[in-house]
Amino acid sequence: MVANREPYSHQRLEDGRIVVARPPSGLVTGIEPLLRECGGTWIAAATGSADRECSDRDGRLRVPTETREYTLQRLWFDPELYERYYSGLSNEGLWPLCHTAHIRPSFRAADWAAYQSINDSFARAAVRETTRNGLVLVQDYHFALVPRLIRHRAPHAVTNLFWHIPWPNAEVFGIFPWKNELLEGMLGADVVGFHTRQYCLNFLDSAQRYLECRVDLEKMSISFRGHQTLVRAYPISVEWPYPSASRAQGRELRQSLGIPDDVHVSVGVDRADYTKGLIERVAAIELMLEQNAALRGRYVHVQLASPTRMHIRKYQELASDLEEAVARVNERFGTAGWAPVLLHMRAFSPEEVRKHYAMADSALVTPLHDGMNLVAKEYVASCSDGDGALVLSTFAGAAKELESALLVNPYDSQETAAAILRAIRMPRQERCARMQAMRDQVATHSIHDWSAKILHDLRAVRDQARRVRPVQPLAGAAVSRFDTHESASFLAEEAAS
Ligand code: ADQ
Repeated sequence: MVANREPYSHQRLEDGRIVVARPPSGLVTGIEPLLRECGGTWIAAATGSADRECSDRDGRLRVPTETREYTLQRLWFDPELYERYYSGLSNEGLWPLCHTAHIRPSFRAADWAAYQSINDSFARAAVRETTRNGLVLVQDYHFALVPRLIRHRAPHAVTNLFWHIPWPNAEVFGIFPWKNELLEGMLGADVVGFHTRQYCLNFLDSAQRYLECRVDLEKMSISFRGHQTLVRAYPISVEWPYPSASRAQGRELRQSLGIPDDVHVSVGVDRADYTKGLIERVAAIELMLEQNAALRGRYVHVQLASPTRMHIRKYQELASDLEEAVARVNERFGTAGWAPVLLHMRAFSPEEVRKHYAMADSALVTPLHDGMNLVAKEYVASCSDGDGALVLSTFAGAAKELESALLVNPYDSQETAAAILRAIRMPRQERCARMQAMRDQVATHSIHDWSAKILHDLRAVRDQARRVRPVQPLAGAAVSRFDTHESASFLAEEAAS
């Protein structure tokens, strides 16, 4: 598994103690269960101040600490190179390019060079790890070039690239200065996955428009320089059954925040990212309170927002704009004993997040654009008593599956305000019927289905390749790396090259 963010980092505190930190990331939440189930190696960039002393000489360790289910391979990079690759090309270039959130992407040649270099390092690490029948799972827009680099060095490895964010339409993608190289890199994969069929269609259209390739819309495949890539929708999801907190734990949290039982609580759980529509959400709450004086003192929105990518100016601006917007609403409508919006700008543990879901009467998930959005599904999965309302942006991939949510255009504050009000006033019967429909959807499309479908398709590709090109015997050291729970199709000499 190649995925930039490490699932566990070791941080040294000021008092000298070392703690294990978990990142608040949808990608990590989504893919960790797969590694825990299947084992294997997660290759990631080291970020913790005590990461080195908590790994072996080669940067490896078994995680999670208690159960040691899979290997984490940490890689260290020159900080400037990493910054250009991560903050620069990935997060100031590809992130705004793919999310149509009207933030101008920045493209710098030095960032692109860093992106190429770091993709190369990850590809080399992946090739070192790959057993001869290996399946390589590459995660996200940080690694578009990795599949082709792996194919070049280990042609028999079967590779999946999963793109966790939207794929824009071909015109929008067309402004990316290195679009052909990016597409060529991705088409080294055997299977490219997106959350929705629309992103798949946008990708097929982009390939057709910018490369000399053959696109088969019926098979959803692209043939380029003699290699076929399947393009598939795999909507990511959450664990089911979900380890929800109980309503009693929710009530305890409510009491600790001093919120009376008869106050309607909505919750928001987001990285503080401009694509999540946080400023727009606060504006909609403000409008609703302006138009519905009766709700003053009877409604509270609790917003968890974890600071993210704070090296980038847009993110610093967002954090201060959000604090300002919340202060404005609280000043305008708050009273001595009541603030309508409680903003907690920090990362919480998954257990704390789940207590917030259990405390809430409704959830507000209103991104301007989002590949999927796992918070929507986490909230639905958390409502194990079948009660709760979800206000959801139509521009989140999750809206394609959670059709019984109150769907809104987050750019339209009046529509969003009306939906929040509707969630507050909705009769219990309707709320439960809508929630049941959403729970049925998540229950039958969990994270296990997501990973099972990807693995199924990769194995089918591998089996097909073996029919066409029979397995060759392995020599020497490579035999000891043979992976017994997968069958063979990988040439050791090529892997070593
Ligand atoms: P993200 O943009 O990170 O993921 P999302 O899918 O909403 O977004 O997941 C966020 C995760 O972080 C959730 O598990 C949530 O509980 C957690 N989280 C958010 N804020 C937190 C906080 N303050 N404290 C603690 N935990 C917090 C990317 C894409 C998404 C896609 C996922 C998975 O942008 O569209 O759904 O990958 O593919």
